[in-house]
Amino acid sequence: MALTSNKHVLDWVKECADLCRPDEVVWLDGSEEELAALRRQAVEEGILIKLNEEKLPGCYYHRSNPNDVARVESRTFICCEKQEDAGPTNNWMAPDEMKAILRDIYDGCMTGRKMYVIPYSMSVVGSPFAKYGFELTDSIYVVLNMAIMTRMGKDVYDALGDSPDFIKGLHSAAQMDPEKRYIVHFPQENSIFSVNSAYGGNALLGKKCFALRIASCLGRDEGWLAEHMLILGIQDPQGKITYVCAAFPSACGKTNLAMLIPPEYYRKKGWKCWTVGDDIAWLRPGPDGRLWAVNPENGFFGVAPGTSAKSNPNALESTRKNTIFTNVVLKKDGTVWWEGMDKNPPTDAEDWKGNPWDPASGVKGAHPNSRFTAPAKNCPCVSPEFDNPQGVPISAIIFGGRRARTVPLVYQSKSWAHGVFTGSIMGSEKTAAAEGQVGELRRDPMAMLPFCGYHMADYWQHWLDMEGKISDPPKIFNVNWFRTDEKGNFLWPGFGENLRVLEWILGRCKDSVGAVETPLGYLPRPEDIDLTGLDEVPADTLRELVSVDPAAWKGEVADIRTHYAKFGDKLPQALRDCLKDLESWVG
Ligand code: OXD
Ligand code: MN
Repeated sequence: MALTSNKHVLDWVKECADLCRPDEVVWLDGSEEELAALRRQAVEEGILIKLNEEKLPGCYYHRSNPNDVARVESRTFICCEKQEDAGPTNNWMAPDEMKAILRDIYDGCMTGRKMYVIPYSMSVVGSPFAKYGFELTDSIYVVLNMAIMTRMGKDVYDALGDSPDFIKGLHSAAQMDPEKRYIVHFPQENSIFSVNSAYGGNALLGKKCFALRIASCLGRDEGWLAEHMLILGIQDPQGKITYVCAAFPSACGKTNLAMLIPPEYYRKKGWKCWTVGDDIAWLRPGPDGRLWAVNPENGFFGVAPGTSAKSNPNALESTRKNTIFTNVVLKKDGTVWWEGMDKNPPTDAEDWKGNPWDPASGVKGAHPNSRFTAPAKNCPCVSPEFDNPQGVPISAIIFGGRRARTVPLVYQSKSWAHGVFTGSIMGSEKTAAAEGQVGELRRDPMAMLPFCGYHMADYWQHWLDMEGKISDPPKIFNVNWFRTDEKGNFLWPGFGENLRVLEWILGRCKDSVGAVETPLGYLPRPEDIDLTGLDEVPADTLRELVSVDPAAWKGEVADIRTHYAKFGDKLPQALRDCLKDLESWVG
């Protein structure tokens, strides 16, 4: 029975049901009884395996179709009316043309299955940030993941009332046919269509599809920002908590920074870090002229490999109960393992494909993109402000990438516009885990390349325009934890030690620490970074880490020019001006 009398919702669900022809439409209320019944059913149907209740209470295991283990950028579309509004970084197709393709694929795709109606909210229901969505899906796995990743439940029907203001999402695992896999956004209709995939980033529509691609368009129209950023609270020895947001491309340690553990010397002095978000931030100007942020999600969809008691104990601890593991190694005792968890791979386990696995074979047991879906509340350092409907005030925005050379450990932008420039030229070098040549530089502006729902240059203009809405804007920084020496050894240890850099950033935010002005921005003097207890970084190394070399930046500037050329006339003048300044510096 429908759990709402909202005509817009009822009409749309009927339209989708008429197209997909499920045997039954199930309106979910998000109750624990309902979810428990779905978990039982998923186990009966072999979709989930119940894990060891003593060691991993409330946890389940899932295997994907091996052809469906990652986001598919090549099959992800932004279908606005005009191609120029989608821009050069998105796939585009005319809405009517795409709708005809989708109609054929969805036609009768749920016959013999149920269609679940998931009511969900991105951010706290009823908060000034909240946006509501409905995802219709034939996948119980998707329902159970959405129940962790979003605020799902019947209070969404109540909060929405009769309003048409909700995001429509239609998902079907269909036949899992990769040739007919589509992840499509119609920003002008606030709708998302995802078919033939059940992988998280493609199928949990609240996350990348809604909270980034559609929300970036809503933010443009309504005067706020939807960003691919973590949110971290840093508590100093006086007890003051300062909040920062940070955007990094993948494989740059974003989750580790979001759950940072201070090094011993800092812990003893009383420093502490609090996680508000690990992936997405929605930022709005507050009445006090500052920028305020919430994490619109309710859980972590984290990469499992590499997560260990050493690299990120908080993330590991987050997965110890009520978590769904996807494509990791399944151990005989009903627990899980993945590469990088520890140095003791199990010898009697099954790999992510369900085959007996021999760790000595050289084949990885967990898929490199295997995941855990864990409630944020499980995290030992989850911020007490996690559910604050007003969000947290942001003092600094940090951009970063993986760069072996050229880019210093940290610098501060000279102004808001210069900070937007810094974000627009962000890039990262490929690791062995990514497609393409190792070391090849991929520009990923604001880490939003696959997630911006409109023309990237219009998005930069929107960022520039935001300055007029915030009288007390965050300061903008760029960091690079990945500088190496000639032999490829990292010059900076990273992980918890990054707090030393964050301390300088916090000092800059309250004007209590020095810097040198360079054409790139403000750089710390070596003495501005506290190295106490960090013998592995000699003073000379730090000096190198915080220096800039115009000769090295010459090639960089040429590359930025090529990057910018893609955006044509839409490139904002303020960014052209910043590039010109750099050009005159490098000569
Ligand atoms: C993610 C991503 O999964 O950015 O968070 O790809
Ligand atoms: Mn992400």
